[in-house]
Amino acid sequence: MPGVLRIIDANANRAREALRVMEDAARFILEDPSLCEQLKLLRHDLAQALSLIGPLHAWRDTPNDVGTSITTDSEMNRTGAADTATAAGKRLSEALRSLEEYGKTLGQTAEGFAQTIESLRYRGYALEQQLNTALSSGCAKQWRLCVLITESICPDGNWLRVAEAAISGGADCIQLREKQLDAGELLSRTQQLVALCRPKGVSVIVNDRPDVALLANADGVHLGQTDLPCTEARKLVGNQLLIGVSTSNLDEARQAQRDGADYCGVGPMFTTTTKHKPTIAGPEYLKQYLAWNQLPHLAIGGITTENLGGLTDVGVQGIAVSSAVCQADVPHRTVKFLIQRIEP
Ligand code: TZP
Ligand code: MG
Repeated sequence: MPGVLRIIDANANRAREALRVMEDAARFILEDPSLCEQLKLLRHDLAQALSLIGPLHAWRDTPNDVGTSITTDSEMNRTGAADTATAAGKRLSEALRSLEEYGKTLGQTAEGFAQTIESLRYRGYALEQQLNTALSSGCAKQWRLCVLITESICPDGNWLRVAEAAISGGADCIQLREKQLDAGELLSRTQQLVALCRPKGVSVIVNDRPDVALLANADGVHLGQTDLPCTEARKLVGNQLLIGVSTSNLDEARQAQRDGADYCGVGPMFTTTTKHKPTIAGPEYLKQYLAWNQLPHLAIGGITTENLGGLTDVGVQGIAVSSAVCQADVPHRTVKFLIQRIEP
């Protein structure tokens, strides 16, 4: 019996410590009040469950614990905060599993303990997944210039020529934004773009459609506030695709990060004719975003060679443009001009 109680004591500590590590990430990195609250509640419910067994520290015998001096290299090497929180999530589920299994041997002395721990273990899994999703975001690179291509605004509808010009001018990302196309045609165009862009290291993003982006082996999908929610799209695409989310204020940007977005569209910066946008977020929002700066950004909306200065003044690192390039007399020159004015 003392051996089992030492196991319970050790795993209670492991679980509590793991929860603290997870809570710190939710609180200080993600600033996610709901995730924080749920982790805290789990810690309290764990303490409640452990009270069924009574005081455990009497069984603690650290000096004679043969396991304290055994460490592995991976315990000492963490590649970042996400890695630390992921390891804590794993430790939590292992500790809860051990509590549950050895709890079963306690019989009448701890009625209901193992079942309660089992339910805490399931809650722990869900929270671990939520935390990992939010922390594993931000894998996108900070592009300089993304050109949004829509056939209907390209001269003679020649969208491929505009894409080629954008690439030759130095664009490092192309987003295919077609609202009216049949899915088969959209897939085939995305495949053409991927074939054109991949060898040159230019990213391809598909607007709205994670399914098409996946099938065409594109780099990512871009979602607006009323499109598929980022968390749902992530279930489809896993880590295979980047997910971008359009945001008009910092609350939306923070939510996008919690939902596991890899980058944010930040806008609209100026009045745009490409999309109906009654409210302009303006360079002031970009300024706030850059002070927060937790995910790569693409400032968007009505950006031209004339007004770009309003964004470089606040330190823009990446922009997304549609009409200014698709309808330019010489698209590659416009792209080159825009890129040269964005600070490296
Ligand atoms: N999202 C916010 S503004 C915008 C989108 C898709 C339109 C961007 O196009 P343009 O022509 O560069 O204003
Ligand atoms: Mg959309």
